[in-house]
Amino acid sequence: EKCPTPTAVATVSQYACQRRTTTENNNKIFTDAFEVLVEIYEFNEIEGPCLAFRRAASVLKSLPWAVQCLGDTHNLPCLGEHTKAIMEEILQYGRSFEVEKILSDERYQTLKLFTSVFGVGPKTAEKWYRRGLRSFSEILADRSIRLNRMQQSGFQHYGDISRAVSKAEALALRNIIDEAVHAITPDAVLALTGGFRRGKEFGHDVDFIVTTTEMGKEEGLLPRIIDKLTKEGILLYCDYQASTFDISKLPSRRFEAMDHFAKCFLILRLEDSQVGGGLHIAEGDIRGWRAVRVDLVSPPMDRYAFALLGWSGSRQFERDLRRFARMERHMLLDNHALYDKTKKEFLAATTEKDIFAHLGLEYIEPWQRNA
Ligand code: TTP
Ligand code: MN
Ligand code: MN
Ligand code: MN
Repeated sequence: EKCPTPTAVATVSQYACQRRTTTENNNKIFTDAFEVLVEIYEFNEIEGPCLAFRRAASVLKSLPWAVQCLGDTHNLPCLGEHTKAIMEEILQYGRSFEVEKILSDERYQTLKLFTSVFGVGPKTAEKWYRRGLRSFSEILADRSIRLNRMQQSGFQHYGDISRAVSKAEALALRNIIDEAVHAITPDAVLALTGGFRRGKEFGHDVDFIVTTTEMGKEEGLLPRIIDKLTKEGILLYCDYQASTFDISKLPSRRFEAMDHFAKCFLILRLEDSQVGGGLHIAEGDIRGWRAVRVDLVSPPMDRYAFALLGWSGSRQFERDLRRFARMERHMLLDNHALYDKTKKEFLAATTEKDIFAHLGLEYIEPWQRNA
């Protein structure tokens, strides 16, 4: 059967940072399947195929058209034999049997369930699975299991935290944080980052950068915010990590995924009455509030652009920015800095645009970074 290839198809880069990816995904049937494969390879700690399916999903997400036949993909990067075999199954039968087998597998289902708890990673999930545990009630009834504070909160607020956060809820939280930081210091800077900055309608948490225009004054800012939220009675959980950032130690040997800025991983209590839009209250929540996961990161102002770029995601976009910098520019990029290995110097930036320019990349808007 003939399948017309879309005409005038521009070359698609192998790097997500050279593609524009909105939240509109025209190839969800394929990318959903790939994401299951990413998960199982992650659970099995098999890095190569995991990365391959991540890249393949990301390429398909960037397309302004839906793949209709395998011929459509022949100019696309990052699609290997295995990837194409899965796509062929889906094109032919509407589903992938390989993916369906994984989805119906007990170990996959159990690890997926366990890792859906805040504070439970693949290692812990695997350990519990190997002990024969299959459900939350079995975990909670097992006297030999010591849950850490994060996991206790994870189970306590499971229903709320596993429910998506809406944009209206994210904006309500911004108001709460904004009020708190400005009560502490008038020169506070607050930015909504993460998925909501990329224009997503829903997220698993809400991410903010908080700092002060005056350098050094951001020190102690997070503890003061935490103190304020505690007094307001809305802090349900807090994991605060003090800054380990040392500018004199840049560039760090491995430009890292995790940064050294002060940060906190929170669970906050959000009242229905604080959420605009009316829609939420119409749901008729009996309690009148919900728990929400919130991340705050607090870089010094001269690191702001790097932190903003790093925390805006998507994770795949970030991975490819770093890979592009390293492979194509001989530069090192992380959440703190950009280092030119040829010139042996740091490249300064006050905006994200400065960083893209240093990298010789066209500027990609946040809502085009949903790679
Ligand atoms: P997430 O909040 O995990 O993801 P997200 O906001 O893109 O999607 P979701 O709607 O599901 O919440 O992370 C946001 C970005 O922050 C991501 O690009 C990775 C980055 N990040 C760091 O750079 N350092 C960190 O320590 C953490 C926790 C995240
Ligand atoms: Mn997020
Ligand atoms: Mn987050
Ligand atoms: Mn509610």
